Amino acid sequence: MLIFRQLFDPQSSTYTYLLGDSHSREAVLIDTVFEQARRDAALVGELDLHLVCTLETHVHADHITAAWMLKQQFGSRIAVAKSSGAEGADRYLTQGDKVEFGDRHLQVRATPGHTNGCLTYVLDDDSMAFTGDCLLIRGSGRTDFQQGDAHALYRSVHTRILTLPPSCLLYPAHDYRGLTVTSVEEERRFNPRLGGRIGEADFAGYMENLHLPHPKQIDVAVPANLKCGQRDDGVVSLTAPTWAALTYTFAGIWEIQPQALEEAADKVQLIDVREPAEFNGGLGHIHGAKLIPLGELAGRTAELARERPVVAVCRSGARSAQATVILQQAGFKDAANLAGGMLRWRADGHPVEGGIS
Ligand SMILES: N[C@@H](CCC(=O)N[C@@H](CS)C(=O)NCC(=O)O)C(=O)O
Ligand SMILES: [Fe+2]
Repeated sequence: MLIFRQLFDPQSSTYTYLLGDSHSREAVLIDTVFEQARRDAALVGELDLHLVCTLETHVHADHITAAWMLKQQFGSRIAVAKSSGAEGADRYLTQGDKVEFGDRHLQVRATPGHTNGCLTYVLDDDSMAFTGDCLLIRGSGRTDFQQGDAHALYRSVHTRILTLPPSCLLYPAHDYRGLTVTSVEEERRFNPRLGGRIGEADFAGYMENLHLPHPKQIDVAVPANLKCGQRDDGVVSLTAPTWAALTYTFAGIWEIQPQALEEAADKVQLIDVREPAEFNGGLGHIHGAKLIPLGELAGRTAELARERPVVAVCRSGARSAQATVILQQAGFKDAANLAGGMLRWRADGHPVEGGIS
């Protein structure tokens, strides 16, 4: 079975796609965003996938790819178009190549026009295609920089995308209105720049008159992406907490495992956000935990030292996850959730005060 997720970066309106093979657990990511690497890594980990490759549809002008950073973390190979001019990739793709992940694969189609190194990736059964900035939903990529060429883009769309089966779903690299997916049939009929009986010259005339401002990040994004996301400013990773070994979840929560909490116990303020009856009840509580029921937390943050990390605990880890959100909103930089709460803490054999053993 195919595992498929569409992810969004609100800053650049970029879609990142995760495709995995449920049998082998091998997966690829298409068009990652540097600032979203932690999110993507969390999802890959939670779905128990092995990231074999990151793919680019093109050298992006509006954000830096996370390909290089993810390679450092996962050992994933970096694949880009040969015609992109990018250096430092592990694989240089051309028309007709196959990118395999487990039993599945993507077929590479060269679709130049937005840039001369643009690729479209078509899933093995032609059920979906990832069109980058060549074909957007009811739109197209711009053609006014990075070797853009409206004539080439028109031909790419008509010969290599709209020739796919009508039901083939098309997933673009961006959407600026919140639209998520389209199909070959829809774009053939309704694309206002390229559909119906619109000819190549009509399209070129349309594109000459777009008058869009250049992407804000173009001057930093293009040089970094020409090195597959290795940045000139020396930033090699996203900043992460160092006070304990924490895990970031796809839900957006920093978690600490019971063992790591034991090791960091003298550094942290531990708050138990259950109700008093639970704190003094059968599960007991952790030595040194301060009782602040979740409903009171927002009003009692003055009782906590802002410069010291705070770990929140509850019965199962749900209310304490919300406690970390409340703490962050109150300006606490280092807040983490005890993964699995008192239930996991006890199951893992860590000591409790009170309670029934
Ligand atoms: N405002 C955006 C720029 C968006 C932009 O120019 N996007 C390119 C793709 S890299 C495009 O082709 N846009 C087509 C359109 O907006 O119609 C930014 O500053 O990043
Ligand atoms: Fe682009």
